[in-house]
Amino acid sequence: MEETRRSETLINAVEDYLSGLGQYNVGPLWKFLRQALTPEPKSQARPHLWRWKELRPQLLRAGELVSAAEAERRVLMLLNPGIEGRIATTHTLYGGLQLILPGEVAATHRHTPNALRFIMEGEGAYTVVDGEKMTMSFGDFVLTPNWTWHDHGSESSTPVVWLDGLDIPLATMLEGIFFEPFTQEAQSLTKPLNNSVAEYGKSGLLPTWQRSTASHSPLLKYAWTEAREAIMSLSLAAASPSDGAMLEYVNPVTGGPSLPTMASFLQRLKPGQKTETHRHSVSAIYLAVEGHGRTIIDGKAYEWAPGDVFCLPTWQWHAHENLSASTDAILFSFTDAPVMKAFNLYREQAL
Ligand code: 1HN
Repeated sequence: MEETRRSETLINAVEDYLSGLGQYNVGPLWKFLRQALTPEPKSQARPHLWRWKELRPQLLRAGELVSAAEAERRVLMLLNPGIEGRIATTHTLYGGLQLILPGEVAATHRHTPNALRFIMEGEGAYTVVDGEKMTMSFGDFVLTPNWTWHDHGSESSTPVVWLDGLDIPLATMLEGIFFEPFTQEAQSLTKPLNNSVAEYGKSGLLPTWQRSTASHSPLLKYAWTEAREAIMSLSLAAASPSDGAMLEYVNPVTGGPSLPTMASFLQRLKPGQKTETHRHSVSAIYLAVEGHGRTIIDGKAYEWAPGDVFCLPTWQWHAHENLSASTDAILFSFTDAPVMKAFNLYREQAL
């Protein structure tokens, strides 16, 4: 009797103590240790697939309703259904579909988040990065590194659409966002057209009088004609069991990722190929470029066709499958791998 009374008194004392702690802005770690230190990453993000067939008409409708000048960037953001109140496609990465119509200009600005583009439709658009104009056609992969001035325009007679990839959720979480508009709509061109391709775009051949030491690739555009030829000429015999034949868009000077925070890839699955299930502590955004297949993420199938975009939250089991018996499938993707590797947070596991 005496014993129970004493323990009840203690329980009440502990409760009073805990409920009074808030006023000092402290909390008892012993109540939160297991919640803070999960055995493995648990992503708030959910896998999701955005269909080109559904989004293209929505994007063209935006083109009728809002001008690029008004919008500054006419983009439909790909918002993760598991993440509320934040601009995020995975917890670190952002993807969006951008439309530019004939004759339009998207004004010059710069910001600390890094950006990449993969052209999904059209040709005859361009991006200017720090005075260098780059033409953009289907399949081209273009970089807009951290704090570079950039504007877009279109000299095409048809709509041009691309996938934007940015590290905005990461930069926001790190409270490292800076932004500045340029004084004029367009910046002046100070370099030859596609200059970085001329200087750094020939595999294995680098200029002797300069060797960029920036944290991003000095090559700002990777042309589709060359990337496709490279992925198609690979022998699939020795390709990775979990990724198929996969190429990274690297910084030609260092061999490292093209941007300090994001790594980008092209991968090819042969007809009928099914990759082995694996998971890694990186999140990714994928774009189906060619072919028809599906990706199983945590047991659920996401079937894709060209133009579809899907996201893979971190540490979720996944495998890709080419559903065609006669044609190859090609996926473009970008991930936060450089960040995870830099801080020793990268792990990979086969099922
Ligand atoms: C941005 O600057 C672009 O330059 C695209 O095309 C998408 C999303 C959020 C913030 C800035 C662009 C963006 C963005």
